[in-house]
Formats: sequence, C-alpha cells, structure tokens
Amino acid sequence: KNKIEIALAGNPNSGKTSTFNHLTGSMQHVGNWPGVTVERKSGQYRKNTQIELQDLPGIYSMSPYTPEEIVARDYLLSNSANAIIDIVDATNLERNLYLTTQLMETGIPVVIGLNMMDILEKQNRPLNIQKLSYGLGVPVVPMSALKKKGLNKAVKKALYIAQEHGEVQFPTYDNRLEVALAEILDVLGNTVPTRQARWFAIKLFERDEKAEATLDLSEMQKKEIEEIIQITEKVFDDDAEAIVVNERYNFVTQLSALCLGERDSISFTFS
Ligand code: BGO
Repeated sequence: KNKIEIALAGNPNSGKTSTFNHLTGSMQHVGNWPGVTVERKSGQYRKNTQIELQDLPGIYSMSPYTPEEIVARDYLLSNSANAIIDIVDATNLERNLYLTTQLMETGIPVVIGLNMMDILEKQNRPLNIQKLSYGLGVPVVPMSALKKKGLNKAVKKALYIAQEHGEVQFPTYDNRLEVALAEILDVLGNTVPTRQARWFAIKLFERDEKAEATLDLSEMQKKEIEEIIQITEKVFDDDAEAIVVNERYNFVTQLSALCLGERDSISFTFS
C-alpha cells in the first residue's frame, strides 16, 4: 500500500510544532535535511500509520534566500507531498496568508489549519471562515493546537483533497501581471509539469535563477521571457520582484478585509 504524505507548513510560531507533536505522538523521526543543518522532522499519524506527516521549517516566504526556505521549496517541488496543511495563525491573518499564496502556487492541494482560534474567541475578534475559504478557494479548518481541537479534522480534510484529484486553485493578481504570466506559460509550452506551471511562470517572472536552473530552457525561450518581463516592468513602472510582492500583498489585504470583523454563520467553541 502506498503511503500518503502530508506536509505541515507555516510561519514560525504559527503552532506547527504543537500540531505536529499532537498528530504524531511519540512516533517521530528527527534528522537533518540533506546538505544543510536544518532540522527535519517526520512522523506517522497516530490514527492511521499509512499517513506520513512531514514537518517543514517555519518560514515567511518561499524565496530562495534562506536554507529553511530552500529546504521547504525543494521538498514541495519534488512532488512527494500529496497535500499541504498550512498552519495559519488566525491572530496574524494578513501576515500568514502571504506564505499561503506561495504554497498554493506549488500546485499541491492546500488546506488551511486556521490555528489560535481559542485566542480569537477569547478576545471576541470576529472572523468569517466561510468567506476566507471562498476567497482563497481552499478549505479552511478552524483549530486550536493548544486546546487540541480541530487538528484531526484538518488531517481528514487534507486526505480528502489529496485524493480528490480536482483542479487546484491559485490566487489571481492584477490583470497586467496575469497577462505576462500567461505569455510566459505560452513560451514554456510543455517544458514544465502542468501542476507546477504557474509556480514556474511566477518564479521565472521574478528572475529566480534557482528555479530557472531546474528547467532546461533554450536561449530563445530565455530571451522571449526576458522581453515579457521588461515590457511588464515598464507597464507597472516597477521591477519584477517588487511587482509580485505587491500583488501578493494586495491579494491578502483584500482577502483579510473580506473576512475580518465579520462573524461566521456557524459558531465554534475552542476554549
Ligand atoms: C509557547 N492557541 C494558543 N493559545 N497558543 C498556541 C496555539 C493555539 O492554538 N498553538 C500554538 N500555541 P509552536 P511553531 C509559549 O511556547 O507550536 C502556542 O513555531 C511559551 N513557551 O504553545 O512552537 C504554543 O512550531 C510561553 O507557545 O509554533 C507556543 O510554528 C508562554 O504558540 C507558541 C506562552 O507554537 C508557538 C507561549 C515557553
């Protein structure tokens, strides 16, 4: 029987360790990721040993700059994860969703484990979970790793989306950027796996050399992509990397405004 691999991703202090420890109990393997001194933890799910949980290092972004970010993105792009549980600190929604946009772009199905709901509840801060889920296009499971609530539901949802084989959704950005990404996808043709095509289109737009090096692009393709980038930079009057950063922020700002300050029609209790 094939094992199912679920990755736990999230910002530092989002509650990943608490979640991982509860879901795996004592069945953990600790080591290092190959070539770096970043700790690697994995373990079997307590309730189903066919499920392997892979704890990823806590990160804010998936740029290629820190060993933790590189480990996380290399692992996710290696395609071994069947689903990602993105642990999001609900008390810091906007900041945490920045990483979410990038996790979704890997093409791996994502479920949000919306953690720290006990704090939100205690402070009486409203958040509309249905709108968050709708706006993102991924399932959102409210939880509290501290109170051990909602964690198994998140795994259940991850299993479901891993086996669903449905279309994955991506955050959409300003049309001027979307046009450039569509043109890059055209240039790429079938050089990249369909599932990871959007990831590579965005990374190539950002002139991410590490991503480019993993592809076998012709000089012609490289030239065409560079032309698309330069035209778009003129249109935005900004550099490519900053364009993508701004578009991610615009997306999460709008999404947060949509769901914060408003109650859900379903009520939960986490305390
Ligand atoms: C300390 N609710 C609440 N209230 N707290 C939570 C929840 C939750 O749902 N989930 C996690 N925490 P990690 P990363 C701490 O350690 O799992 C808390 O980095 C403290 N420690 O207990 O480590 C969790 O792996 C002293 O808090 O996150 C931990 O993602 C005083 O959030 C912190 C107060 O969780 C980070 C808190 C000595």
